[in-house]
Order: sequence, then structure tokens, then C-alpha cells
Amino acid sequence: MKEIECAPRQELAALQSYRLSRQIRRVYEKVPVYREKMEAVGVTPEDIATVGDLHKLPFTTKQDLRDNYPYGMFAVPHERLVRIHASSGTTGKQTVVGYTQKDIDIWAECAARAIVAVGGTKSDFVHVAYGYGLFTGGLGMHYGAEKLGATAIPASAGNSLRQLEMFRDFGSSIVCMTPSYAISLIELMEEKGFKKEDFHLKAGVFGAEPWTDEMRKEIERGLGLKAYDIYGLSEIAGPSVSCECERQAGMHVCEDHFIPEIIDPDTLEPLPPGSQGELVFTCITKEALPLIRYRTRDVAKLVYDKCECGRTLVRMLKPQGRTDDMLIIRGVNVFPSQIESALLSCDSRATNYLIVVDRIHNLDRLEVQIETRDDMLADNIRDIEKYRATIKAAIDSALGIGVDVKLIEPKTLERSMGKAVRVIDKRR
Ligand code: DLL
Repeated sequence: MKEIECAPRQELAALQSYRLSRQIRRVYEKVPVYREKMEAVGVTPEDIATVGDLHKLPFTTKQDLRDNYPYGMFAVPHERLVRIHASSGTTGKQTVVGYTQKDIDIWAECAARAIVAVGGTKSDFVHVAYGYGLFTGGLGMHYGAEKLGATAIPASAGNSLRQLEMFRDFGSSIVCMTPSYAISLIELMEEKGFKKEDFHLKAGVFGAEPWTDEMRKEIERGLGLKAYDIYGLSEIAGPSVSCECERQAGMHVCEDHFIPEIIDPDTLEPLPPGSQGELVFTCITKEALPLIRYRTRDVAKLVYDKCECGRTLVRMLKPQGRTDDMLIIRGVNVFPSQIESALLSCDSRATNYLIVVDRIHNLDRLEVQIETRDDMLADNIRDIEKYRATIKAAIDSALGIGVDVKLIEPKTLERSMGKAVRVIDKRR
């Protein structure tokens, strides 16, 4: 563990203040968009001396990146860039992010910290099954593993049978992949007769999409490892902006590089510690694309209590979802993660599901389609109806609205190798 990860909070705040004021002077000089935004609210770099001044600064959004596509918000000439990545861009134009060599080194350091936090050492085989490419998952964890001195296995996502053979033959001890891909590998293990005892897995670093504690239990059961949550976004660094430690009680943010805040997404006012709201990050060491008060749209909470692991870095609790993924059903706010949690609390193996939202005769309708499994086919109709009714009751009570639950044939939903698509909203 690095010293800074358990430094007294005042020491950390002093470092953050120094880095923040230096960063603001830099972006003011080098990025016209920031100068204009700061001038518009009457703030100059001299006004930003400490972390307490952060709230004076204007926000940055994905729209700013789109408006300045591809490189308009970069603070370095392109000769200094050593790599670019891009967001998946499911809605609208994709966003391009870039890194200098120093940015890559810091990112690798954060990813190495994440691997250490889940118990990794130089002796581990770190099997990276996030996609390699413009997506940050693969290369992000790969460089982290190498920085630590562990052995990276650059498997990338896909070719699932090979993944299982590699787990068995290469001695993979730490795996990195999306939780939904882990679920599809567990399913394949059962189909092909692999047992968790065939592998040497001890820990997994799962992220890039929301997943619940119920899903965690299912992955731990299926793969025989401890499953940890890791968070990040391309705009800030990629994976390892924050990661859980062995306590599995929230993800420690690399606050010496990224300052987190929680704001009210409607009023844009910062919220007190412990409140749930939209997560905002400011990059204080990033050279190429130093985003200031970047609105992530992720809904989370920050916990400042000292963790039993000894780290003093703030923890962010599992993101509930994104403000733009929140569904409004007949006026009620619904996060897909609430549905997953209720569903898996009835049947921990019901991991293949899809939420379909529609508007019929001017009324919102939410249907949860759940795949049945081959082993359920022997059940009689009454048992299956009871199963469906139990799940419906659990989801209705979690959401406070009535939903439709439909059981569908085994293996009809598409399997994910990256971020799973869990919601189809036909109203959009
Ligand atoms: O998903 C980076 C990443 C790769 C993180 C591998 C962790 C592991 P983007 O494609 O830019 O970057 O997507 C970022 O994914 O704003 C969240 O909405 C969501 N997300 C990422 N990690 C988590 C997580 C990568 N642990 C967006 N829990 C973020 C919930 C997550 N949501």
C-alpha cells in the first residue's frame, strides 16, 4: 500500500489544494474553453487556492467534449500525446480522451494500487478479459498489472471457452472483466463441465457497469473467488479511479489525482458528506485532458470514515446507476439496479434478465423478462407460476409500483462480453 493511501486527511487536502490551484492556472492558460467558462462566472485562477474553492468553478459535461470533438479540450500539443482512447458512445457522438506519458504512468499506478487492494502481488497472474482497444478496460488493467510486476495475461474479451482453458492452464489468479461477462463464463463452465476447483482464482476485479451485491455473491459462488468492484470512466482515467479493498465496503478513490464531489443534479449545489447524488470529478494531475468538475451522471455516495484496511482515501459506495439511466415509470423513479437486487434476492441464479419499458394506451409498462434454466423444465406449471409470482411480489415491493414478470425460454437473451444491455426503453 502506498503511503499516500493512508495519509492523514489534512495532509491529503494540502496536496490536493496545491495540485488543484496549479491545474487551474494551467487550464486557464492552455484551454480556451476553460478560460471562457471561468470568465463567464467571473472566476480567475487566483480565486482557487484550496480544495474549499472547488465549488466556485464551472462544471464540465460530456456535451462540452462533444462540442469540442475530437481534441478541442486537450491541454497539450499532439506531439505530447502517447495514446488516445474513446468512449463507447452509445448515445450521440463518441468522446475522445488522450494521455501523455505521465498520464499513462499515473493511470498505471492507480490500476496497480487497485490490484494490490484486492490482494494482488508480483506473484499473481492477472488475467485481463476486458476488451482491449479504444475501450479503456483492457489496456488500463494490463498496464496496472505490469506496473506492479505481476504477470499480465492479455486475454481480452471473447472466445469464452479459451478463457476457461486459460484460467485452468495458465494459472490465472486475479481476473478482470465485466460482471456480466463473468456470469456468462460461469454459465459456460456448467455447460462444458468445468469446476471452480479446476482454477486457481483468488480475486476478481469487476466493473465498467453497475452490479449488485446479489450479483457479487453469484460470481463468488460460481468462480470460487472474492469479487471486488472497480470503477472508472474514460473521461477521467479509465478503470481504477476507485477500487474496493479487502473489506469490500466501498471503493477507495485515488484522491491524490481525482477529487470527487457529490452534487444535487437539479440545483447543482454540492451535497454534504454521506448524501446520495451525482458524482463529479476534478483531475488534478492529468496533463492531456484535465477535466474540471466533470459531471459523471453516476449516482453514488461518498463515505469519509477511515476504513478498517487503514486507507484514509474516501470510499464511494456502489453507484446506483446513472441519472440518464434512471427510468421514470408512472412518475416513480426506478433504477435498474433495484430490480436486479430484488430479483436476485428471490433466485440468485436468475442473472439473465432484461427490462423492457413501453407506453401502452398512455400508461408506462415495465416488464422484466427472466430466462428460465434447463433444470427448471422438470417443474410443474404450478411451481413455475409460484416462482414468477414470488419474483413479481419482490420487485413490486422494492419499487412501489406494479411490474409484469415474464419467464422466457432458456438462452434466449444475448450474452455479454462487455457492458450488458439490461434495459430496452421503447418510449425513447
Ligand atoms: O467503463 C472504465 C472501466 C473499465 C471501469 C473497466 C471499470 C472497469 P466508460 O466506458 O467510459 O469507462 O464507462 C464509464 O461506466 O460513468 C459508469 O456509469 C459505468 N461504470 C464504470 N464502472 C462502474 C462500476 C469504463 N464499478 C461508465 N459500477 C461510468 C457501476 C460503473 N458503474
